[in-house]
Amino acid sequence: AHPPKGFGYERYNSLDEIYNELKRLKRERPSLITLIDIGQTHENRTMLVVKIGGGQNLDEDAPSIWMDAGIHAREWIAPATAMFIVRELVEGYETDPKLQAMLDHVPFYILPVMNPDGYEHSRTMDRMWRKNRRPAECHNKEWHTVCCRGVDLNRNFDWYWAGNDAPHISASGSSSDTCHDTYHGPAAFSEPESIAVRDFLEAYPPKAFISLHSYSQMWLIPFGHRRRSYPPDYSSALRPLAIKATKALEAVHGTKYQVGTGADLMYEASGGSHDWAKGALKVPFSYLIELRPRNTLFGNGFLLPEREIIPVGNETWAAIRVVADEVFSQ
Ligand code: ING
Ligand code: ZN
Repeated sequence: AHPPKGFGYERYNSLDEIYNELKRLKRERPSLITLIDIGQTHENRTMLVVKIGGGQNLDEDAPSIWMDAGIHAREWIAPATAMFIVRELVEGYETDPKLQAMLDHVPFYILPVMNPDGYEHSRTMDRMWRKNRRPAECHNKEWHTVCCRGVDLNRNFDWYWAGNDAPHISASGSSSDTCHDTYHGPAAFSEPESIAVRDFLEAYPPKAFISLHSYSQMWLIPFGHRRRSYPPDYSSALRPLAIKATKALEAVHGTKYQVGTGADLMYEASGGSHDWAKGALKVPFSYLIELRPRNTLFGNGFLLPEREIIPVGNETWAAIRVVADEVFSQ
């Protein structure tokens, strides 16, 4: 048997390891870091947000940047990248005066694992699990009853919720079939995980909302629910900043990203959190980032080797810093 290794920035860690690392960072820099319990999952796991910068009081009116990762259980590179950026912010605060000035005025709120139940299920039971772990619901299907667990949290937000039911199309759209990977849930915001994120964001609306996913190397802009559907400032603000950010990303290791809406570049899917953040909450800059790899030529794209965690972290941080600088300069 292998001894427990503890948290490592170059590894895919368990939820406990991630939370222990956040608590360790908090013990080391109590004035820079605040840990906020924003809710509990179906299986009673805590949803932990780490606030970096901005002082220890939560201020509803202060500008801030939100980032979440791991809304989809199997996309392990997303929580790993969120943790890389946590470390980058914490260490950069002491060594980089520009970053310090930014964090003093514009804190980051980072939720490294938005779907803790699904993440642990993917780690221990079913590597390709995507949804949360909502208890099974049963429905009649032809001559038998089927019962399935889990809601796709990125179909559960109230932006054209269930607006494009596609029960028979795989890995896309938004499905009313409880057994489907993109099951949107019985109602908008039916899930404790999406409720917790909504309530927090409504209390502390950020200037930028960033949701980390994998994979495809795409920087997605709202709206994803319909092809050729864009917010009014798509061409004047959202897309130019996305292009600037992905150029900074490419400059690090040469990794190329596509920029556009999920609906235009892939498929239409309603109820996504980045669409809700822009459309309903009116967050100025809202993005969904599909991290490495680009395609599946070398196997299953969700199984990104651990040796890519640090390079992905470095290039993604370069891009997110462009967004942060833009928020800070406004
Ligand atoms: N991709 C996103 C998804 O939730 C997306 C991308 C969102 C595409 C909205 C189109 C519209 O399906 C991942 N990684 O799940
Ligand atoms: Zn995803």
